[in-house]
Amino acid sequence: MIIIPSHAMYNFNGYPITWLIYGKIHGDLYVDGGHGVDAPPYKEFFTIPNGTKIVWASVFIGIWGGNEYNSGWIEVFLNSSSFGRQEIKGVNDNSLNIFGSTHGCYLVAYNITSYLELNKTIEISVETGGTIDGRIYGIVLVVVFEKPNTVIKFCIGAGNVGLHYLIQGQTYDSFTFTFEDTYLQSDFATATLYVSYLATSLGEADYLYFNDNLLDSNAGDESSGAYFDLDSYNVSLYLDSSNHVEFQRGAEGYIHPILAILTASYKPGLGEDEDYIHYNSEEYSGNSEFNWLYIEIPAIVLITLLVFMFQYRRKKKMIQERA
Ligand SMILES: [Ca+2]
Ligand SMILES: [Ca+2]
Repeated sequence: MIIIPSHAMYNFNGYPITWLIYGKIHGDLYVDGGHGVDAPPYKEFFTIPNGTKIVWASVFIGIWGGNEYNSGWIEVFLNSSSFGRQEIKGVNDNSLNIFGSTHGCYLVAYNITSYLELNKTIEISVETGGTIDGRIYGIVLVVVFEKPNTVIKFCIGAGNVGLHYLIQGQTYDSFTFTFEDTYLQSDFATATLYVSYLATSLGEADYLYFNDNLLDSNAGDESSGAYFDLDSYNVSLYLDSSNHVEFQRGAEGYIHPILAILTASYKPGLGEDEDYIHYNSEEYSGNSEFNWLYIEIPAIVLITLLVFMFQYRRKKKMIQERA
């Protein structure tokens, strides 16, 4: 059931977007979701297109913890069938499919390939509880499916990148993800980039680049609801042999890119060689970077500052009294 190839541990800077699956298939992608911060039970309806076979499907859920120390649980339902309740443990979280970052911004991912059917409308709903805030940013469903008469090349990347302003003398300003595989621009009729973000702000500019071309100077503009974005861009003209997307924080205090998906449709008659799919099953090495200092030092610094301020005021008062 659990898919993201990672040993997840709470990490202030989050988790780099990494590829989950890429390939070339006679088929298509379905990417949909919504709808901005709201309280549970949080429901989203999805209409899966028609085709011949579901290859891969995952659901991505953004949750607000309130802070990184709160704990609680999440329970996801597909048409009211539960996938089971799962604990969220704040800074102590080590679930493989829970990606906690910054001050309690979580991405939770489930591979639901074997539970979906083509040509059906489904409801995915989420319940949360415990001391976490528990509100949901959004739910995104990504489905790779086979169907005749269309051929695509695609790569799906997911993570929870915690771009942030100056904290402990460090900012985290930009993140670049390079898509797997090579593309010959002249083979493709269209190319689409999907991105999704948590904790976005309409009033704070951020920047999105594809192969160094500026696509948007406020991609995280809450266009899919409060603090949530699921956007698509036509990148046909920018498609190159190697392709990368860059997320720049800009003026956002915090912004969390969670998905980067590239899909390109072959021109009629092209891409008729054998299909292939690669699944990422390797353990994720990015976790060696997790940094407890970020989480623990602010409390120590705050207490020290308060003690100093208290002592300073006492001294000042004593001096004033003497004067
Ligand atoms: Ca947007
Ligand atoms: Ca923004």
